[in-house]
Amino acid sequence: MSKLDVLVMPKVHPLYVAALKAVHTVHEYNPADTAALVGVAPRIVGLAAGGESVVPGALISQLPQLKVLSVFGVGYDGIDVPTAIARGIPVTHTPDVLTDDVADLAMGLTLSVARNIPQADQHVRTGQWPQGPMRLGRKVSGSRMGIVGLGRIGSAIAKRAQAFGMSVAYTTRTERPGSGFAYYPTATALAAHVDFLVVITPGGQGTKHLINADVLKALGPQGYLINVARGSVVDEAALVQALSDGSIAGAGLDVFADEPNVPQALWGMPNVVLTPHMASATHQTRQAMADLAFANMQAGLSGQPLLTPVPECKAQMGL
Ligand code: NAP
Ligand code: 8YV
Repeated sequence: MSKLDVLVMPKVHPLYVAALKAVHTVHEYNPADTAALVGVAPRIVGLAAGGESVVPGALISQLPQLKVLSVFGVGYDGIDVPTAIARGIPVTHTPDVLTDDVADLAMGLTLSVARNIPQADQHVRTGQWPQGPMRLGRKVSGSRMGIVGLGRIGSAIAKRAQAFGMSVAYTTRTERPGSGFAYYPTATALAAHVDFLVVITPGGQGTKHLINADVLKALGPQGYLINVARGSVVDEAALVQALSDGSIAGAGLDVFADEPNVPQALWGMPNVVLTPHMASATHQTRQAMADLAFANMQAGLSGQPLLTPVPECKAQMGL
């Protein structure tokens, strides 16, 4: 394939960008300087984005020769997929290759917040151990886990929870009778029956504030919220309130409403564990994601079958 012009959204992972730069002419999109795009826009055939990227329809419309939009990430809630489909442009993502890592971090956050692991580390490092013991934690093994979204990652979390002797229940829009887990039709009903509520749905309008004050109230003062999905799925103001007034016991959060800005109210809370959207951030998985995103880009540019188009493109474009 000859060298082609590819546009890369801000903050796309360097491994993916490096692969693109090795074979194509890469242009970095700067939302603050859209005039810079005008000269190159007619030549752009590929668009590279990340799971957190926002790609509005207006940008897609500015690229008359665009052939493929390849996302480094399984989530693509910031991409205007309907506009891409209307133009006949397939959108791809990176499912499966990151499932284990995200499920691992969900369990890591569960253990961290329940057993006070970050606080215990500080207890030792700051010389507090000789002054007395840490406060007691909450037992994880044998407790009840509720999973909001029993897809690829939710199922992997369920498998890990079972290995901890936890009971597993879930909510989704469509019941999965074959899963063998108890189904609740709403997040509120699920929350009322579990100790740990793990959120792992896609983001976007369909799930915006799915976890609201009512769900947190149902989770209750002994319950913990774990969010590894998208910040938009949780009403963050309601969460801060619930954590402050003891309506829930604690939270483990990898994602936030306005990343990388995390509400300062959360910073000092002892019952919260915060990570910077890093659930898939291991060397092994980032490389696998970069390889898959790049392979999708190359397939799209050369007219070959795409490896992992998003479900809407499979359904509506017959991919
Ligand atoms: P998936 O296989 O498509 O699973 C999504 C699940 O969510 C499905 O079970 C789906 O079931 C359920 N769901 C969708 N809308 C729902 C709603 N309104 N109420 C309840 N359940 C709903 O996706 P995946 O591969 O597991 O990934 C899930 C998401 O994780 C991604 O989209 C991304 O946002 C997030 N993620 C985050 C990180 C991170 O770094 N923190 C990394 C990777 C992924 P129904 O369709 O039956 O409702
Ligand atoms: C990545 C993610 O951190 O896959 C997703 O949806 O949120 C994460 O794996 C992200 O895509 C990197 O841009």
